[in-house]
Amino acid sequence: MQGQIFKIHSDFYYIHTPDNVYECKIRDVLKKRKDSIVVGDFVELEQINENSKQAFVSKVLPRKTYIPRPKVANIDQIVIVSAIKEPDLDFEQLNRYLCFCEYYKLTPVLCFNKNDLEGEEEIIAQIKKIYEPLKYKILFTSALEGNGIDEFKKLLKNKITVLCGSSGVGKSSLINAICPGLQLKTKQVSQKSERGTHTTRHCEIISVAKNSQIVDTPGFSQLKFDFLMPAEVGLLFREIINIQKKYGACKFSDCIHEHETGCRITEHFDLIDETRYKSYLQFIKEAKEYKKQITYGGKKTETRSKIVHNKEITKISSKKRQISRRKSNQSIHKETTEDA
Ligand SMILES: Nc1nc2c(ncn2[C@@H]2O[C@H](COP(=O)(O)OP(=O)(O)O)[C@@H](O)[C@H]2O)c(=O)[nH]1
Ligand SMILES: [Mg+2]
Ligand SMILES: [Zn+2]
Repeated sequence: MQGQIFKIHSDFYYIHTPDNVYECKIRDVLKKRKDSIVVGDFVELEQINENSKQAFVSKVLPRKTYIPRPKVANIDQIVIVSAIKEPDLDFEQLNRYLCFCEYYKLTPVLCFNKNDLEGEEEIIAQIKKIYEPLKYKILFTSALEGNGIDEFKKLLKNKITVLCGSSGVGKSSLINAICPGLQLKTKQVSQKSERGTHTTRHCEIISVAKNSQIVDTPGFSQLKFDFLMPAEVGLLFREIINIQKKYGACKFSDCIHEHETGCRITEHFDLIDETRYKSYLQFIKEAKEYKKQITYGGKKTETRSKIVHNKEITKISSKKRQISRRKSNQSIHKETTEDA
């Protein structure tokens, strides 16, 4: 029998199967992997007896997607909610969320709420001009007046969705608009206070309509690009990739599209929006900090994990890495001399 974990509470795993809900513990063989079993994981279950609603998790199935902190697997899309006004649209924040989606290979949808508010035609035109050519899906809504709510509802159908966006943009209002009966337990922890603490925040998958589920998490708790090399940031911008597809790669493979000669991006500045490039510069600034830390070993330590093939793995610190590389070179040397 297979099911999906929708909630984890201490040692209990709550799992939906097509017909039932089970309260489960995990088999001893999985205990070592305990930390890596997360909400959203599809698992195999073994019932204790035929009529029992209790079971054991015996196997975790491969993941489609994964985001760490808060850990959640197999989400289908991220809806990035912004308000066109009140609070003012923050393009950098929006681009940050978008780039995180690109990094984690998640499908983003841009939802601009509060479109009942008057006098923001300019902003709406700007949004369309920037994001339509990048082929992001865009939705305009008003949780207050109901515009676009049917479309929003349709968007969530047959999917598990994470809603992210700054506080006050209308995330809760949008959910309440499609599911008035739902008492959102969601205590939206502000990203600022969450960062840097060790609280293992539990998230939960909640049904908001038939076959429509959302995860009650604020999305990404880590929102700085201080875990990437500067040259990797460009890969998160669709227009940068498009320019290179069309006009070829930059002269230098580690080009960060700032002032380098032979840079295709700066040669085709007309193809990248000003606000997007501004965000890009901010993100590479953060990545440069990271590069400095791992190159010269600053006070701050490296992030302790990285994502490889959708799995979070613990990184070896650069110091240890060098030692072990030297060691392995020695052993290779030893082997070859012994062979001879
Ligand atoms: N005018 C207008 N106000 C809205 C709309 N959606 C939400 N609000 C208001 O914006 C405020 C914040 O909404 P809330 O749903 O709590 O935002 P959240 O922090 O993202 O969950 C509340 O006062 C809502 O009444 C909308 O579509 N139009
Ligand atoms: Mg809210
Ligand atoms: Zn370049």
